[in-house]
Formats: sequence, C-alpha cells, structure tokens
Amino acid sequence: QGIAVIGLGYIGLPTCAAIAAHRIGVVGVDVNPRTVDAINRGEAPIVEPDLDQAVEGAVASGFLRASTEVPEADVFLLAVPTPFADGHKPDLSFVEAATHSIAPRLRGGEVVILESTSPPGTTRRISEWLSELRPDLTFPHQSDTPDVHLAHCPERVLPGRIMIEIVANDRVVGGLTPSCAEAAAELYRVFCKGEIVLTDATTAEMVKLTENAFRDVNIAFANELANVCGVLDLNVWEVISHANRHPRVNILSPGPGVGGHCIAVDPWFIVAAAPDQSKLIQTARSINDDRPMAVVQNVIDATSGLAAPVVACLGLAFKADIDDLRESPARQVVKSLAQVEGLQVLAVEPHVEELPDDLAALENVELSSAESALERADVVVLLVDHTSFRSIPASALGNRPVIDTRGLWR
Ligand code: SAJ
Repeated sequence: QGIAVIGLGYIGLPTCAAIAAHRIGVVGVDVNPRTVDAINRGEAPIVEPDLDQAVEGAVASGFLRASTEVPEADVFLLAVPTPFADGHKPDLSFVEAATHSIAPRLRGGEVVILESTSPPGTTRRISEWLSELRPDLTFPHQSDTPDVHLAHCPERVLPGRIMIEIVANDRVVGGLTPSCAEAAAELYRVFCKGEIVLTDATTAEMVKLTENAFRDVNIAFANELANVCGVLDLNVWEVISHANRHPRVNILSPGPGVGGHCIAVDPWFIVAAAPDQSKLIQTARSINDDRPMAVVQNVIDATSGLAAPVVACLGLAFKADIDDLRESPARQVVKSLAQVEGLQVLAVEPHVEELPDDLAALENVELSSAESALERADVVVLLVDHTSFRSIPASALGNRPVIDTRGLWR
C-alpha cells in the first residue's frame, strides 16, 4: 500500500520527496487544498534549496501524489506542527487531529511514526487515543505484540539544508516497544545515510527537545555576553573570537534574538514537563526573548536628537539566506521601531518581493533596496547576516551610526 505522510510542510514534503526518490509510493496528505494542488502540479509550495526539483521529479515519476484524504497505507508518518498555546503549554491539537484522520484507515499491521517535535509522553498518548478510536485493534501501550506499531523519530533537519540533512543526519528512532522501534527504523534505512539509533519513545522525545534547548541556551550565553560587553563598552565579537581560540571553548553568535518555529518553542516543552528543574532553560528563553527590545532601545538611543529619523533595517528573515519571515526577531524589531513617533523604517529584505501584511499595514515602514536605504538612512541596523549584505563596503555605511546585531561587518 505504500506510505502516507500527514502534513506537507517543511518536514513532511521533503520526507515525501526523499522516499519517492527511492521509487517507493508515497501519498502526501494535507488539509490545505492549495498545497495539495501545487504538489500534484509538481511544484513545491515552500522555498527550500533543491526541494522544487525533488518534488517535480517525484511527481513526474508517479511515486508521489498529494491528497486531502488519508489513504490506506503500511506506514503513516505524522509531520504536523506542535506549537505552544497560552502560558507556553504545548498544543497537541494538530497531532490529535492527525491521529483521528488515520484511525479509520488502520486494518492491523501498520507502523505509525510521529516526527513532530513533541512533549515527553506524546507517542504514548497517540497509542491511547488510537485505542479509544479503534477498540477492535491492539496498540503498543496495551500489548508487546500489538496490531499497530508506534514510534517517535524526531525530525532534526536545518532549514536551508533540509534536502542534504534529511539524508545525511543520524536518526533517533524511539519505539513504544523494541519491535516498534525496529519496524519504524525500516523506513529510515531506505533513505537515510546517517546511522539509525534505536531507543524508547519518551527518550526520543526528550532527545529532540534537548537538542534545541541546548542550542537555545548556548545562543542565550552569547546574547548575555553581548549585553555584558555593551555595558563594558567592549566588542563582543572580539571577545568571543579570542575566547574561541581556547581548545574547549566554542561560543555561538549573539544576534537580535532567536527566531524560527523550533528553538524558541521546544525548550518550553521541557519547562512544561518539569518547571522546577528547568531554571537555566527558562532563563535562556527570557534572555533570547528580550533581545529584540534591546536592539530597539539601541536604535532609539542612536536616533536621539533627530526630529524625523530614517532607519534602514537590513534583513527581515529569521536567519541568514532564507526567505522565511515567520517568528523572526528582525520583523519584531521593525514592528516596534514603527511605533516610535516620527520614525521612518526602510526595510531591506532581498529574499521577498513584498512586505508581510502586518508590516505593509504600517504607514512608516517601506520595503526598500539596500542601495536606496543606505542613501537615505540616518541610522543603519543590520538584523540578518544575509550573504548579500556582507559585501556592502564600509564607504557605503559612512559616518552615521551603524548597529550591527550580527557582527557581520565587525
Ligand atoms: N542564532 C543566533 N546565533 C547563533 C545561531 C543561531 O542568534 O549562533 C539564531 C538564528 O539567527 C535564528 C535562530 O537562532 O533566529 C534559530 O536558528 P538555527 O539555525 O539555530 O536553527 P533553526 O531553527 O533553523 O533549526 C533548528 C536546528 N536545531 C539545532 O541545530 C539543534 C535544526 O537541526 C532542527 O531540525 C530545527 O531547529 C527544528 O526543526 O527543530
């Protein structure tokens, strides 16, 4: 029957393409009919290097098709969002909806794999939900020899390098029983060149959260150093670069905050699971969340004395060389600056053709080319270290105040 992937976003669609490339039939399922139609035309509805080509080839070969309906399948792979709700509590509604959508298709003998980053215990909850929906079948929390196998294999690909990392990275496969892990690993052996490591489901859930919390805490350390060096009037980039010459020191880069849909979200799942034991993780979150407003304050200080300051903001994406503006600290900085009376923002983002709606609605924000913004601005703020900004010569920056939040021009 083949494989059904539920959720055709940044993880589901590349996974479909990677499986189809091995001439295995995949049906990608999404609730959005426009996503489904685009894929069936051979187009990738999201921007990611090499994804377009992979989807076009997979559809043309007949091994990938998309649908809004869940088909019968041997393997169901769930790749739906797991955001947080109010109070930073995990929101499992998409996982629950995906579970409901596959339940009627089960006949016994299938493998269900959760790839979405999830709080500890989620895979087991899926097993419980399924057993309520399908009392005629047995599931792994009920039996060591269940009718349906269930495992968690967290995605760990880096946006911008997804098509490379989806094949190259090691994978952690956590089963609700050892045979569940083994059954799920079979799928990854088809398209992964990295090692497949087997464990239990809750460990796999915690492994994924640990990876992103580790990165968040390390970025917070760099951001805290930037705050400290600001007070001491030291160049944080120089401090970090010299410290990193120590053989056991490897500090990350400070920036205007942590964006994206993972690193700023996943640590909260650990906090929700063990609030009293996760003080460092919570502090890191607040250090990183406070960064955009610190940048805004620096800009306001730099414009003091100017009646109608014009500020060039270079970059809107959540990180370098991508077009993804969602959950971006740069966008947050622009939005807050636009609240300052009399201040005009020239937003430069070479990877988009128009401003997102919330910024387009603001009268004092306009999308500008880098050249024009540098001609007109009183203050220049670099928010994203896009490669194209690297070559801006010092002469184009001139003598006006420059706030380089990424250390690109250090
Ligand atoms: N950032 C800094 N300083 C740094 C590194 C990053 O300020 O030194 C900022 C970036 O500018 C960005 C944010 O952090 O705003 C996150 O960027 P990122 O490149 O660290 O990570 P993501 O969100 O693109 O992808 C992460 C990856 N996780 C890890 O590296 C541990 C990826 O492997 C995961 O698959 C992904 O989260 C996910 O989906 O969970």
